[in-house]
Amino acid sequence: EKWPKGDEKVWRTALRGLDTDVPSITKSVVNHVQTSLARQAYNLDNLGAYQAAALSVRDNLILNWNDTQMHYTRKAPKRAYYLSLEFLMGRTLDNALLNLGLKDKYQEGVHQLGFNLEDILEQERDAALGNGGLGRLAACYLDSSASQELPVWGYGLRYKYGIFQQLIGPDGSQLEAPDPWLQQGDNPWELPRLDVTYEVRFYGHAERLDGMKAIWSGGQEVVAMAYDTMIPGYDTKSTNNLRLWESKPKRGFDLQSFNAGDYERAVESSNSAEAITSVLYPNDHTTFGKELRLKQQYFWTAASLADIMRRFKNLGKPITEFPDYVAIQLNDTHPTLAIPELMRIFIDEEDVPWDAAWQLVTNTFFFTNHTVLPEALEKWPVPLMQSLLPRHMQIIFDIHYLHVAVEKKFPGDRDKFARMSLIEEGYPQQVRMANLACIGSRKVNGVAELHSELVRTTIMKDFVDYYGISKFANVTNGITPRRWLDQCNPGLSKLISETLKLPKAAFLKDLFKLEGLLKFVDDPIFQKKWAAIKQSNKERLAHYVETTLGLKINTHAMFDVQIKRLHEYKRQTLNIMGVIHRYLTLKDMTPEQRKTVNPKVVFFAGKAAPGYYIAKLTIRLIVNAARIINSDPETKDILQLYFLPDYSVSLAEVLIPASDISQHISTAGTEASGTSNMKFCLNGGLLVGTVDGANIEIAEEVGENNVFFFGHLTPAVEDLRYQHMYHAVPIEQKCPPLARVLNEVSAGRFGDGSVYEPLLNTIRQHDYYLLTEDFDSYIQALQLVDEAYQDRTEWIKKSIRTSAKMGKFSSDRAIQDYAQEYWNIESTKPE
Ligand code: 6GP
Repeated sequence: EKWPKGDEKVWRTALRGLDTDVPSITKSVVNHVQTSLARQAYNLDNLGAYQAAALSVRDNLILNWNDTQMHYTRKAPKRAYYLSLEFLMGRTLDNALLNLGLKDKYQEGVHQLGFNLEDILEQERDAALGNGGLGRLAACYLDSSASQELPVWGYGLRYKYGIFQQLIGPDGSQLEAPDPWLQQGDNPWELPRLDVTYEVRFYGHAERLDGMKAIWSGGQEVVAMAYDTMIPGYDTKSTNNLRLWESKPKRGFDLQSFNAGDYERAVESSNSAEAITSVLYPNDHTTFGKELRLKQQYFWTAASLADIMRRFKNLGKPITEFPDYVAIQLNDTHPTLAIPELMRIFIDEEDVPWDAAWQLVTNTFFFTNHTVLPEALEKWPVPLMQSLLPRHMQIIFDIHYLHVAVEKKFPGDRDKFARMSLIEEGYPQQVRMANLACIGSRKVNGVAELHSELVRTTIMKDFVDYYGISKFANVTNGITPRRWLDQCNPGLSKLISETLKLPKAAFLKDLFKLEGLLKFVDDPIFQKKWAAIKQSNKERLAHYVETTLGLKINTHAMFDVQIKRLHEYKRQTLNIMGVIHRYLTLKDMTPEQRKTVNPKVVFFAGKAAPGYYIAKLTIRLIVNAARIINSDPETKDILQLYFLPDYSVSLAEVLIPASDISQHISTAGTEASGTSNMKFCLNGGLLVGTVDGANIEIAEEVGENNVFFFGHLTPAVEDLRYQHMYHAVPIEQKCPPLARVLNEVSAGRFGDGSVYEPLLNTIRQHDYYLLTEDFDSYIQALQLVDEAYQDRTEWIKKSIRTSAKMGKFSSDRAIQDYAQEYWNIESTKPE
């Protein structure tokens, strides 16, 4: 290649890249302190050291990112795009150091500069642009795509405010505060792309031309500007991109109004444009039909598709080859507008005839469903869609009429047709996004075997009849072993490496290698080391709780953890009722009897959607029960209860490695998969759970004798609910122990009982999530947990066996499934 100008030798030397020996690292860090931060080395604090170290690491990422992107452009492989409204990334520095293989050297380097790497890492604020499972899954998938050198980009929104910060008020209630995560100074992990911008239109009118074409004009235009986040692969140069869009006004402010003295008016349009990407909606599993949310969805899909289309056009290929170069994964229904948007581009801008366009579209998209809960199925009022996106509403109606062919296949079955319709009749009519996503995609998948089966037999049943079963598949979720083993549990990772006599990279890239641990299950020395790591992780957690909350934890107790979003279907309520039941049982005992009881510490953490009243009451009950239980001199040494505020990815990284047992206790058939269940098991924690989601596949791997299952099975749930509705039995008869617990709460044992009545009534009345049905077997399962824990050696063996069998749950496996069975893309890496 020829150099554009100047002396080739000078260029070549300058382009040699970065040296990564320790002296070069310290030099680079200090350089950033002095130049990028304009600070003095003699008064540097941990935050400054974090910023400088991050900038220095970033330099490495940028070079790899450049090479990778250049390679993709030259080689032009088929690419996949993961469209997700949520990416719950957590912290980046530690992960970047691990993936680049530079952790030891930076540790040494910052040490020489008088800092401790652990303290520096703690300075970083989580990037929390997601609610829970769906968003964290997206983050694990990016890590696995880059690590396997797959050409995959993520597309999302750059929210100015992430998921709210959770505080606990004096009465024990959740309080919300904003999360201005970008206010720490510049975010070193993103690159603003002032040159990558697209205009996005809202409102206006759509005028039909000949045939199926139309012109959409007028309305409001806003600008989408790209911010790129580098996603380093582990043990490879491959560094992918997460492109997040920020909304900006097309014109900064209106000079005319300004000159006329109307200053508010002058910035009005700018404010309304910026509002689009200002905040992440904090609801999971519920939709509210808010216009701003629909704006977010369109803004993001339109900008992403424009970007994808521009990249495709640069290849100079005929438009008919679009699906040979582009695969788009829809992370739940949030990006479904991409389907009519791509139709609009093909038809109105590229002159592709309707049928051909539909063919291309349905070969491009793939749709993942993440829940069968009815309240999560997105629907948008037709009048709202018509006003905000008039052209898309036309296209959706056109697809709808095309879809009328369904009637021919099932003549006379009007109910079926009504269920499959894109439009739900009512006042107003609504657009059903799941139906649109299904018919516009090549494949539809659920996220664990049971869930995918429920998708096939419930929400998508009619579509299975129509399209045949092969369109409906399963990809069981996975987790990245880089973050969820090596980063969060370095001690365990080291022990595994020493025991298997393998470099860490061997099992971090092929998690099935952990099976090698099975040979050591009976080795007492290995068992001891295994147990010692769990113990030190408990102490690390206890230290965290002591420094943040000022509470002292008994680290010789069994640690029992439930951490996830607060939701009735996840049944934190069952857990807290179980804890209270345990407390009452302990109080019934004599002091002598109590001495024989194994101590237990129960941890909860998780956020409730700000408008979810019952979920917030559950938090309040947990917090107030904790106050009573932890201060009761008769029991406080054998039972402690904590609600850790402000759950986050970083907090999970401390909690998960410390757990002996964790709870995944959703009503059967309601938790699509769960992913923290996999994280706990990988770190040697055991599960108590229902026969639901990925719990089932975990038990298949580790053996049912290593999982504590309880509760009714999915097929029974519907009948039980029906009975509750029409043949209700009072709780005193149905489940006396639970009735006693409710009565104690009601009677004010944990503070004013009347506060909790609405929560208690959800159980006493219809009990939709079947606590009264599962309580007895739940308590039995916990009893079995206690008994098993008495035999510590047996417990450690279970723990080793569980961790050893987690190979299937690496997100590397999940991403390979998507790459091969759906996207049809291949690994390719820069030289
Ligand atoms: C979640 C599911 O509830 C959880 O079971 C699953 O593990 C996770 O997705 C990843 O697949 N669903 C959501 O978070 C959600 O908002 C619309 O679904």
